[in-house]
Amino acid sequence: MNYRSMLAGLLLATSAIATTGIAITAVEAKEMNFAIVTPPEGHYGQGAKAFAEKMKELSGGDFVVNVKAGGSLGGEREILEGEQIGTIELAMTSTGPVGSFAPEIYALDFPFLFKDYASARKILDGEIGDELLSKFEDKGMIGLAWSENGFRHVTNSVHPVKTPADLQGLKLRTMENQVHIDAFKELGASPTPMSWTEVLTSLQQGTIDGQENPIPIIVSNNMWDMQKYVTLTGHVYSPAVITMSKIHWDQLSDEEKGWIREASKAAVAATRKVVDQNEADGVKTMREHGMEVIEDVDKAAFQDAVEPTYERYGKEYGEQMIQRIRDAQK
Ligand code: EAX
Repeated sequence: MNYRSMLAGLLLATSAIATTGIAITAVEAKEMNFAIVTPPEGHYGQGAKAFAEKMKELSGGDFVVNVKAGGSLGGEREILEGEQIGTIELAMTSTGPVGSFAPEIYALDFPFLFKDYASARKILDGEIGDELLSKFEDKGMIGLAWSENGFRHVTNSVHPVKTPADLQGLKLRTMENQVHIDAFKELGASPTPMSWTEVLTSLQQGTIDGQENPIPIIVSNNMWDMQKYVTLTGHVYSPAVITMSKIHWDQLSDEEKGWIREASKAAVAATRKVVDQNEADGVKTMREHGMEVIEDVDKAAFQDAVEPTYERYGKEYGEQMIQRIRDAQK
């Protein structure tokens, strides 16, 4: 700002004080970071953007939400830890690492548990979803809403995977999620758990042969640059969740908390819209970029192969909740 305009501003402020008798101070906007590990234009990024826009609208600009995409504030585990200590205000993450904070959430991560998107959304938007969101609070986070990552599929750079036997020995990255690690051991792969922020480099360097993720992750990360084959196993429905640091939540007024909840709803709608779009045109997009897409998958064979995971972890991670989810889809 140059000297003349500074002087003009000072004169204006002074005259305002003279007439109103009160000092007019600029109201500091409340800034919050919204962390995601995926690209800004992807499904989480569009959800976070919708959240920011809704907060700006509802607060009249008093709240500024900065979307920190691409893992710029760390992997999903670090992001959740950041919320616990208050260095990060908001996030949208998969449930990958969540189970190690709130074990009850592992119930959502079992393979072939949800039969389709409509069922998953209905259950997570209902009482089961609300009950699981309540499990975050005593871990220092507020579970605001269930968003969406999508049905996960297997990609690799070695050979087409058509049956579980084709996974034999493949070094497959999984999320840091005990249920997923176990399921891929049962499938004969060599599961390698790691944070999402290390995956693309590991694929490029060939330290892993493949990974598993929903179509929105595959397309928003141009995974065809490092993976030749994708098999539409749909082996797990991967929820995403919008959370807030309890430290920051507790500082909000009831009205502001209402804004946060409204903004979360807008975020979920925006994310699900991108997932629907990616699901509709993802196969075509992946083929156009040279991926070999295996669609005719013997899902029953994969489902049978991972059944022992339910026996091994169901009791530990909420067999009642798993049964409730199954019953809700009958
Ligand atoms: O949440 O870690 C994963 O594979 C997740 O799907 C990804 O980070 C998006």
